[in-house]
This record gives sequence, C-alpha cells and structure tokens, in this order.
Amino acid sequence: MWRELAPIGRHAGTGGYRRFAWTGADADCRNWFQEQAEARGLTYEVDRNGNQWAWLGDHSAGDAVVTGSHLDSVPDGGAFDGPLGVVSSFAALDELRRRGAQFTRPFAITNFGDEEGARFGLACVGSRLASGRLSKEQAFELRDGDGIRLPQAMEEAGYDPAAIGPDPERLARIGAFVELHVEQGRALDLSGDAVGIASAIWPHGRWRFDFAGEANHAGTTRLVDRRDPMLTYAETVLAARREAELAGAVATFGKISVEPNGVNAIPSLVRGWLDSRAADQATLDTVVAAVQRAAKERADRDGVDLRVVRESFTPVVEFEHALRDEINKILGGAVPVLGTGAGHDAGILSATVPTAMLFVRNPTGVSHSPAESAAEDDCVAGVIALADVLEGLACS
Ligand code: HGY
Ligand code: MN
Ligand code: MN
Repeated sequence: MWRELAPIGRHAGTGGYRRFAWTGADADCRNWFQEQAEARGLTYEVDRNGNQWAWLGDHSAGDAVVTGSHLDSVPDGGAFDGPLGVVSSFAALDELRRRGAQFTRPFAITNFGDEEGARFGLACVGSRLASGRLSKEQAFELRDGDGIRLPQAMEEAGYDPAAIGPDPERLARIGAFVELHVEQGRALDLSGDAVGIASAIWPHGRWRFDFAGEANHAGTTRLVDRRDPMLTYAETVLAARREAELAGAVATFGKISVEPNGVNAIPSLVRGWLDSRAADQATLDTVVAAVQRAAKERADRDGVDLRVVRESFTPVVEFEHALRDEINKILGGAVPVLGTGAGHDAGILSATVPTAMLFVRNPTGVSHSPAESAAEDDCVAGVIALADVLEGLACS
C-alpha cells in the first residue's frame, strides 16, 4: 500500500508532497483509497462533504468504531502526516482478519478531505463541515490563491458542492473514532517508545495580516518618503517570535504574498499569515494580541494600513478520558500519554464523537517537511497497536 501511495503528488525536485484539496493528486489519492476499500470487500461511500468511508458491517446500526486520517498534505509535506493513519487502518484490518477477529460493532475506515487547509486556508474542512463547525455558507466563501472558490474546485473534481453541510446522522452512528498519526515532535523518541496516546491538542489558529503601503520606485524614492509594508511585516515577524518566547508558546509566519512582488518596486501590499499555538487559550490570546499591537505600532510609524483577519481557529481539545484510558488499558497500561500542538480531524470531531489518537514515533520530530520520517518497525508497531485497540473496541 505504502509503495503504491508514495509517488502520488510527490514533487520530483523537493521530494515533498503537493496533495491539495480537489486537485488531480487529491483525486489519485482518493482513487487509491477506493481501490483499497473495494479490494477488501468493504462498502465504499463518499459523504456529502467529500469524506471517504469504507464500511464493514451495517453502518446504519450505530455505535460504529471508526479509524482513519487524511491523505492531503501541506506544500512539500512529508509522506507520513495523514497517510500513515490511513494505510495503518487498512493494515490493521488485514491483521484483525489474520487473527480471525469477529466484529461485533460496525467498523469503518475514513479519509477526511482537506485536513491541512493548504489550498483554501482553513484546516480540517471535511471534518468541520461534517460536525457543523463550518457552515455551507462559510465554506462557499473559501477561495484559493488563484481566487477559485471551494465549491467551484469541488465541482471541477466531480463533486456536488450543493450537498455540503452538517452530517449529524452520520456522526451519531459513530461510537468511537481512533486516529493513528505520526508524531509531530520528539516526545516518543525521547521516551524510547514506539507508540503513544494523545491527551490533548493545543488551541491554535491562523491569522492573516494585510500590510497596505504605497507602491513606488525602489531606486528613486527617498527613504523618508516611503510607506513600505515590508518593514512593518518584518517587525511583526520578529515581534511574533519575541512574544511566543515570552509566553512559552509558538508563533510562525510561514507564508507571505507580496504585491506586485518586483525586485525594484516598493510593495503596495504585503500579506503574512501567522500560525500561533499555546497550551491554553489565555496564553494564545495574549500572544496574538501582543503581536497585533506590535504590528499596529510599527504600521503607524511606517504609514502603513493594517488589517488582521482570523482565518482558522481550533479551541483546545481534551480527548475523552474514558476512551483514552480504555485504549491505554488495551495496550497494557504503560503507553505514554502526550499532548500535541498539531491539529487533527480527531480534534475537530471530539466535540461530537468520542475520539482518541495513537502516535507513532518520529525519530527526528520533523514534520510538514520532505524530511519527515518514521522507522518501518515503529510503523508496524503502530499497526499492531491499532489492531489491538480496534479488536478491544469492536470485536468479541
Ligand atoms: O496544522 C496542523 O496542526 C495540522 O497539520 N493540520
Ligand atoms: Mn499536518
Ligand atoms: Mn495530519
């Protein structure tokens, strides 16, 4: 499975993945998912929001045990973030069949669409729509860097955007959702464990900073006459790092767009996207407010207009203790339980469905990079752990 999936959406130059929502690479990943499902005799379906499901048993019966993750990536993302969870779900089912396990609850494997929000800027679109945390109207407003709106992209990919919206009946049929994911950090590497269980997800969000200045000639405009938004942007980036360090949080400006983006032209507009995360809401609010204040002070000095728009936000997630502890017990009770600063569909669904996460060791902790890695032995340990959990939850 891994070798079949590996070449899809991989950039030859960087080795990173470019599997963005509703593009050709996304379609190829979705075809792969459907093939895996049908090869195992599972009932394949796509829900109104484009999420893919592969069912074993009567999915209308309710109290299903569901596992899965996402197949889309960040720009030049690694091979494991998302796909490890989906491949491990199919492999865990194969393992349960090898064991002769008898399912006593409906079971499904899922691929949630557009988890990374790489194209339209909002994380976890598929699971947010299903859980009603993103309305159809809000989704219709999302547009990519070329101005293409989400519904148009869905339509061009062969999906009916008119159908998108909350799917409470579907989620009501889920008794437990377990997502296996490569760890995006080094906690398991440091503790010497191949597998861990998630305790919580930090609150996190994405804010777009628009710095509007005045386009002018780079060679002939006196420094005193400039209203250069790049200066304001630069000061804001440095302020974000300062405020995050002070607060024990994280803040990243990883994406920027400049108009007109000419070497010899002072920009008219600079757009920078802040990703900030902290262990609790109050700290996150403090950091973001401080960065906005620093940006405003500098904007006033530079004669630049500032506009800040929150484009994505996920409140703190505390995974349900009963399911977390049941899983820990199934795995022998000695599995490390760790928090994460990375968002996941399991986090979005946790407000509606009992959810849990398993992490697989990432020896370098590197993620959202072609250098992301996980040892095969650890990936196998993850499959076995997931099979044990699914057997404990869904089989007699
Ligand atoms: O950004 C995140 O935390 C996740 O990878 N979507
Ligand atoms: Mn990711
Ligand atoms: Mn992920």
